[in-house]
Amino acid sequence: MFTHHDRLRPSYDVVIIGAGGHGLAAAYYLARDHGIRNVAVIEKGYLGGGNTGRNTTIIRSNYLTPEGVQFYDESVRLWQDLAQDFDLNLFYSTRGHYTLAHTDAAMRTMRWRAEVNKHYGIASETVDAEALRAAVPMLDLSCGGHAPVVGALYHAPGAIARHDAVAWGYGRGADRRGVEIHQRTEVVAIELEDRGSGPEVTGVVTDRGRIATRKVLCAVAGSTPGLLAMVGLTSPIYIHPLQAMVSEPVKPWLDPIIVSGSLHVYVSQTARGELVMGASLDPYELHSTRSTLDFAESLSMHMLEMFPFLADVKVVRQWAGMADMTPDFAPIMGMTPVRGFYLDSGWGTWGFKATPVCGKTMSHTVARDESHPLIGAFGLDRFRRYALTGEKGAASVGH
Ligand code: FAD
Ligand code: PYC
Repeated sequence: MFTHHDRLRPSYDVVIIGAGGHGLAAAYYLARDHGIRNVAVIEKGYLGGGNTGRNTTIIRSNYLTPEGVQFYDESVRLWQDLAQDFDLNLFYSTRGHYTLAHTDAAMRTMRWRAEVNKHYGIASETVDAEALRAAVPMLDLSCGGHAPVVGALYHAPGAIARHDAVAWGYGRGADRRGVEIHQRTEVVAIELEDRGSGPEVTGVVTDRGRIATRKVLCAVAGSTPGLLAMVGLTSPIYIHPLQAMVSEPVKPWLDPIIVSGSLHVYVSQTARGELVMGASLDPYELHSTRSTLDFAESLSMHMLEMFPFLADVKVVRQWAGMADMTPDFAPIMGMTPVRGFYLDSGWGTWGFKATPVCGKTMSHTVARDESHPLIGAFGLDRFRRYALTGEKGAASVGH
């Protein structure tokens, strides 16, 4: 699907670090919408091998802050045309998304989210336990007697998609427009100069040679702290493993996506019949993609509280990604104090759904050297100004 390039060019107009969905989407829109094609995407592993190929693919816009809701809503809108743009089946499947509430306090947060969502024209509403019983008859509403469900937030646009295909689609689209994708190439340093108005980017050093460039977009998710250190910047990002697992294929029985923050479980069923399941972050900071038995056991236990009939279904795979978490559960995007160094990070456990809108807004920001209006609330400087964008209440599970 992609051209292999034996050599790096001596210079590019833009170097993008990271061939995950975000880096590839930015490359695609830089070439397609801004006519900037002398672009290299540098990837230390393989295309889509980071969090893009490890996530559980939930797409939704039922966020909590006005800035977040509008941003993710634009992404959901962009997802609708993507398969057609790429001429590639992304298995985008609108399922509806239930976030269960097990207490009155949780129900209040659901109402709050529903009201903010409705204000921006997004289809979210609260439903009671009876409506949930009718929609998901296989769900044991008593949850094993531990945490009876009192209601839920229902978000009709909630969807899933095939994550690898998203990376391939953006990668192939960028490649066809002249962007070079260099896999197995690691950025080891970023060169800066100060010509009197502060530091600015002049080049990138890789393990396959040096590249001259004035613009670098950093889209490396779990490796962000190391890349920031290369340009002398810091951020409040901290890295925790996020694990997931998948069952053997079973007959279709679960159409919507189900999330329970209190039980730390979320689940959807793919077109192939597998149950894709996840839970909260591992509770320690760790730069590793190791999976644990403890995770598989505790997630299985909570799955069985909700769906006891699954007791004989086998888990066939588990894995982990490195989630780049921020204190307010919102991303860090835009320009930085280093001229020519742009950041698309802080995507933690929630960045897959934002892939299209990140590509759109970051390509605009890099091409025009001005922050796209949709990402105004996500700048790095918000932590210095104590102007946080609190999205924790809209995180999928109790991270
Ligand atoms: P990545 O896909 O991680 O790409 C970054 C790339 O940078 C990697 O390929 C890496 O190899 C490369 N790189 C790093 N350092 C260097 C270097 N020095 N030189 C060159 N290349 C480098 N989000 C949702 O919206 N919905 C979900 O359901 C969801 N579920 C998730 C479940 C799990 C288990 C995990 C781990 C995450 C989940 N997420 C979810 C979050 C989502 O996966 C990420 O936010 C998103 O994929 C980030 O994409 P990215 O392109 O920024 O990063
Ligand atoms: O952001 O919806 C989400 C999500 C689900 C699982 C991990 N993240």
